[in-house]
Order: sequence, then C-alpha cells, then structure tokens
Amino acid sequence: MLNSCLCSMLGLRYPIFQGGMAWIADGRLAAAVSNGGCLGIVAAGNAPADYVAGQIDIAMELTKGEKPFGVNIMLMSPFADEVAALCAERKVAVVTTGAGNPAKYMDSWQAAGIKVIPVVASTAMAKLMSRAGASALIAEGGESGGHVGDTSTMALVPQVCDVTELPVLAAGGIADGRQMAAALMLGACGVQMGTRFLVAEECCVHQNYKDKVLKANDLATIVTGKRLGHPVRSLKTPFARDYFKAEYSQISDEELENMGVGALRKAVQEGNLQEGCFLAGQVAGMVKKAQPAAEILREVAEGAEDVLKGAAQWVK
Ligand code: TUI
Repeated sequence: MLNSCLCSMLGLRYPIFQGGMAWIADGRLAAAVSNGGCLGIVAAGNAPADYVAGQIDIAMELTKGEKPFGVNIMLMSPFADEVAALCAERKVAVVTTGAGNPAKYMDSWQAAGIKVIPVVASTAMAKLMSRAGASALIAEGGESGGHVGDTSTMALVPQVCDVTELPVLAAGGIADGRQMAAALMLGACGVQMGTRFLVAEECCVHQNYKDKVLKANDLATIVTGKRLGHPVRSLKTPFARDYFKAEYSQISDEELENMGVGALRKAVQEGNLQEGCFLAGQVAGMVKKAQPAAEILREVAEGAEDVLKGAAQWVK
C-alpha cells in the first residue's frame, strides 16, 4: 500500500491530486476523485464566485461532506479576489493556486484553517511560498497542459525539493504508475494529474474533446501564446495551428489576444475544433480509454506500487 505524508495530512488513500482545469474540473469530477480516495479539486478558472460556490455545493453533496476536496484559483482571473474570499468563508479543506503569486491571500486562508498548496514552476516561487506559510507545493513542469513554465518535471521537481522542507507534489507528464513512481524517486511525496482525467466518465468535456485525447500521440501537443507572455500547451487542432501561425505574423497583440477569447469554453462545451483551445499535456498520447475516475486512481497508484516494489532489482 502506497503511503506518504500527504495521506495523513489530508486524509487521503493515495497521494494523488486532480489538477484544477478551468471549465473542466467541476464539482462532479472533484467529488468522483475525492470519493476515489484522492484530492478532487474544483477549478475556479475565470469564473465568478457564485459559479464556484455552486460547484463547492455539488462537491459537498456528492461527497456527503465526508471527503476533503480543494478549490484551485487561477490568479490571472478578474474574479480571483472574490473567489479567494469565498474559499476563506466556506473554509474549504485545500486551496491550490496557479498562474501567479498568491501571497496577498495567504493570511486570510490560514486564519480560516485552509491548507494552501500553490503550484510553482520555479525554485524562486517555491522559496517564496515556503516562507509565506504554504502547507505543501505542487512543482509543475512544462510537460503539463494549460499555462506552462519552461522547466521540465524531471529537472524541476528535485530542484524544488532541494529548496523547501515542505512536501512536494509533482505535476506535468504524469499519467501512469511508472511516472508516479519516478516522481516519488525525484523526491515528490505525491502527484497531480490533469490530462488523464479528461476522459474520466465523470468529466464533463464534450465528446469531441475526449476523442481528440484518446486519438492523440506523443507529438500531439503544441505550445502557443509565448508572444503574449502566457505560454499554453494544447492539442494540435486547426485553432492551435492557426494561432501558432498568427503569433509569427504581423497581426497586433490585441488581435492575437482576441483570437483566444472564449476558446477554452468552445473546446469544452462545444467541442469546436476550429475555434476551441483543447488544453492537454504531453501525456495525452498515453490516455487510451475512458474510465471512472476512481478506477484511474487505483490503476495509477497500484501501478506505482508495483514499480516501486521492483526497484530493488537495480541495486546489487
Ligand atoms: O495555471 C496553470 N495552468 C493553467 S492556468 C490556465 S487559464 C489561462 N488561460 C489563458 C492564459 C493563461 C492561463 C490554464 N492552465 N498551472 C499552474 C502554473 N502556475 N503553471 C505555471 C504557474 C506559475 C506561473 C507564474 C506559477 C507562479 C508564477 O509566478 C508568477 C510570478 O508572479 O512570479
């Protein structure tokens, strides 16, 4: 049986978090993951606080208030302040943050007894968050889907572990037991996965999105948005290819920005390949079947356990 300090800290069976995927990680998916013994996370994305409150209610109802779950706050959202206040008010078990520095909210979350677990993409942010009172860190490498940093998980995780005493979760490039075991060998105490949950039975994305992930191979993703300073990894679709070309054309930054407006929603809700942005990580090529979230979690955790049990073969 896998065990880690995150299991006792958060009351989990396996030390696996579900990533806070905007428009995707709703109360139903979060509850399925939490009911599977891991940490489900409701993503606030760019949504206002009343949407997030509704999803917290759904997760609470589906977990019967008996399992912990978290809320992910996307710090670039115009509603970040109100969602941050909502989390404090509702005293959610865990807040994870992405795409920025959550320092200004830390005191209010700590006063509410919330465990704050920021996503970091650099050792500088890892040090800052350790000093600011985080309970753990998620070191997310550039293999991940969505907003990405420059450093790969293989390089980032041990470097983050070296600058903090906090438990570290690895994210980016993790979809099976081998990768989970490797992350633990790098010094992580757990992992966060996103892409693998895109095809979970409880995941709300449009069937076109699921099909695109199921058909993906190792070269199926592309990073766009570097010109505007927000690199984002997504599946190669007509939209992503057009956007990539536009970045290197004469069009203005404003026009480029406008091309991306509403693109996540169009992918998730409409399955629109021409105008939608299908965020996914480099592991999309490993996701081969639709399954209930709890089955995914068991498969990854038991797979990691098997690999770890066999690890002694490498030592004479
Ligand atoms: O945040 C993510 N993944 C995301 S956010 C998102 S929504 C979005 N849409 C369009 C453009 C940009 C975002 C889709 N996917 N992952 C966690 C993450 N956080 N990755 C990188 C970071 C990060 C970046 C900068 C964390 C801290 C940071 O610090 C900035 C600073 O203030 O120094």
